[in-house]
Amino acid sequence: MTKYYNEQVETASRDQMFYIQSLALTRKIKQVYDNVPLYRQRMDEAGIEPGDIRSVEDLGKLPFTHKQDLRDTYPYGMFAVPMDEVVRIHASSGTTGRPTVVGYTKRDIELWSECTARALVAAGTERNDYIHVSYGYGLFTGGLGLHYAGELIGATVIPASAGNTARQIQILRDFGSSILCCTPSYALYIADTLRDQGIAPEELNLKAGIFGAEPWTDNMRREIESRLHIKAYDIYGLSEICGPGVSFDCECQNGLHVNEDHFIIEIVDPETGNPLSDGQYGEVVFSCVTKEALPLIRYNTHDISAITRERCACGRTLTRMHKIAGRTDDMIIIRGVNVFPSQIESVLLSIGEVDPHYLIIVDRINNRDMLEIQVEVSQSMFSDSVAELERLEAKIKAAVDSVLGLSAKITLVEPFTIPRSEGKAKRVIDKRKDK
Ligand code: DLL
Repeated sequence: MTKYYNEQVETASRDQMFYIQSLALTRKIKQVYDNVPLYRQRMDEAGIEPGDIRSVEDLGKLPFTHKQDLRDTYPYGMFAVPMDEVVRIHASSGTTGRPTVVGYTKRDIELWSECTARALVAAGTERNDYIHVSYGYGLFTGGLGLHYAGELIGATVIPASAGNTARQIQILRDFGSSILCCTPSYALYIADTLRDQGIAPEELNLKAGIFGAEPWTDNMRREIESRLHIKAYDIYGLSEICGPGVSFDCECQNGLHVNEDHFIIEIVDPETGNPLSDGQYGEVVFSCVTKEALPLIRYNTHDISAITRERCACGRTLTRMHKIAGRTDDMIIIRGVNVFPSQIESVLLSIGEVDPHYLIIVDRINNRDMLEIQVEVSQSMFSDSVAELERLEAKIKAAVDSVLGLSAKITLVEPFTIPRSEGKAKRVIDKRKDK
């Protein structure tokens, strides 16, 4: 197999890419203007007609879109095709209880699979590989995203899904998994469990890992590589754009190549929204120029990165993103699951027995993300029996776990122990940043 999945596109000249993107963009703008009321309204308000967008250079004339727009039009209001053309739905957390719902036509699934297949091939995957997918299967895009890509290149896919580490290790060992796909923190957790079980990395057949869905550093990359004896590749994406496969590492591990024939990337100043030059860090914005069901235009991801358009030593000419440096909103990612403090707050308020004074503490213990929520109880509640407090703790835990889809530790604390703030409340202490 070649080192590219689609050599023509992945090594196109910058001029060719500009032409491919501009052609697709002008068509897409017409489609969204005709089919999505929100775009028509925004463009009308800005005094822009589809004909005003003639090339990528005109992109800046268009308004941005945000997660809030998906929330306001929940669940299907931004879809650009009739529902009978939609063959798949995925979803991720929104800023409130409502998830962000995304849809795909048959063609969208094919395009997405190709994008992710490019990532697999760039990581050296071949037809005779065993792709062990430990991203969650379900509404999360990780599991099925990697799964379809693996099948597309003709490799053998093992849909292990997330959780049950002992079983994962048995499968890794017995089935001969050669490519591991999961979050980087889970890869380290697997490494710890292998060590605890006295299994040496050489006893496995692993050669590479494709890790994403949460931020990770180059130090963590080196740690995973040395502990599992594999090469660790980054993969980036978000459900709103398609899922995993928006951009990907190649063997040079020197920036993530954006699948630019499908997603046009811009970096903008978080304050002004003005485009920034190559090399400058800002918010990552994508425009989907080929997607049919949900072609988001100028979607602000709130992820922070910078880009370079220089040809990579691997031969690819696709624009590269630096590793994600953080986010400009308050979303936190715990074991690959997106969590907003506002979700936790609304659960606490819905319970009614506690005051909305809480602190979210995220830590990484033994390479496993841990979520603790400290909740203040009122004076009268605090003088109740231990059994009563335990009942309340269990009730909060059940509600939080079911809304977030994650297990959280709930700690009830005495009245007035959570610091009050005079400005913006500091709700989150993320201890992972110092590790
Ligand atoms: O996390 C899609 C995905 C699945 C990507 C599997 C890679 C592998 P969402 O749940 O919608 O989609 O979360 C998207 O996760 O805006 C980033 O903040 C973060 N994120 C995803 N990949 C990376 C990465 C999936 N490689 C949000 N590095 C994005 C840093 C990442 N952050």
